Amino acid sequence: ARRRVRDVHVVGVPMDLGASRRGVDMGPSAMRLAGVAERLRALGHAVEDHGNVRVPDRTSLTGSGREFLPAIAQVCEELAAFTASVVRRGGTPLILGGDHSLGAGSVAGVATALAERGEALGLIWLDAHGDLHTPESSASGNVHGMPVAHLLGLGDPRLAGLAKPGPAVKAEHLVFVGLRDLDPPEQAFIRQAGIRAFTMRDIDERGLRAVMSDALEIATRGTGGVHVSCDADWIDPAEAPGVGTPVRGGATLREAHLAMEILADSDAMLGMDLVEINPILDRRNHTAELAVDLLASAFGRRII
Ligand code: EXY
Ligand code: MN
Ligand code: MN
Ligand code: MN
Repeated sequence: ARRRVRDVHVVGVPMDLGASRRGVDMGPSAMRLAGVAERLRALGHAVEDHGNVRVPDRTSLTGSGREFLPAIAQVCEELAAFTASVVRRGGTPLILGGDHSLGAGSVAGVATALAERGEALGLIWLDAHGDLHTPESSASGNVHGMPVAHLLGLGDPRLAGLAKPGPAVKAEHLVFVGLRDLDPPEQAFIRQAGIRAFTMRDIDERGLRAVMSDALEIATRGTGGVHVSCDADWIDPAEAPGVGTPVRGGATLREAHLAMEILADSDAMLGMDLVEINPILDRRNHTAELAVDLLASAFGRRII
């Protein structure tokens, strides 16, 4: 297959307000140091790095957990405006996180731009976790465990109302890949709402290729394209130790690359988030370098 030349618009979201463990706010720096823009340019894409979205410093805020939701919603609003404007002019937004609460904004903006052309958005959520909590259902109160529920229109209207007209995504156009750590309210929600979800067991039993083909089929059917939200913790912590919330038993390095290569071949990707890299827990920036390698695969790198 040919490789499409893209206008890639990079933005960093140095935010860790959604997590209890500090450090994922340094993810954008780590991926820039690993050469993200240069790698994508070397593939022939036009790449513009727009710098970082403004994020309030955690020490300037009081409280914790769900009390950060208003500040996170403000960051997400600015991020949604960015991704919407990029998609409107035919570009591809690439968001460097930052904790995964930013997904409530990045995806909302892409959905808004698509809705203006009368199209629905497909969403592939690569994650060990479901991120399906509402502020009410969450035991931790951490907002990075809540973006998907808000994209479906549930939870707090300050996050759920960012897509116009909204909700950002319909359950039928959403698919998870890599799940292995869900809380009981998330399990109940997946069953009750009929959310399509591929766990690590599905990948073990059927292989990554079959799972990813099904995921693409779900996210492209009846949509104008797919946003891919990649939480680095979907990869096994043996390969990606520098993540906010590591869970053993994740995708291998080769499975992760194959997933990205299949996405590139599909030509369906409208935008991408790469989130939850925690340089404090990393070894010599290895996880950020892995993330940049994976981005190269997602943006059409070929071996030959
Ligand atoms: N389900 C747990 C919670 O809500 O606290 C863990 C969430 C971790 C979310 C990470 C980023 O994907
Ligand atoms: Mn630009
Ligand atoms: Mn996540
Ligand atoms: Mn996760």
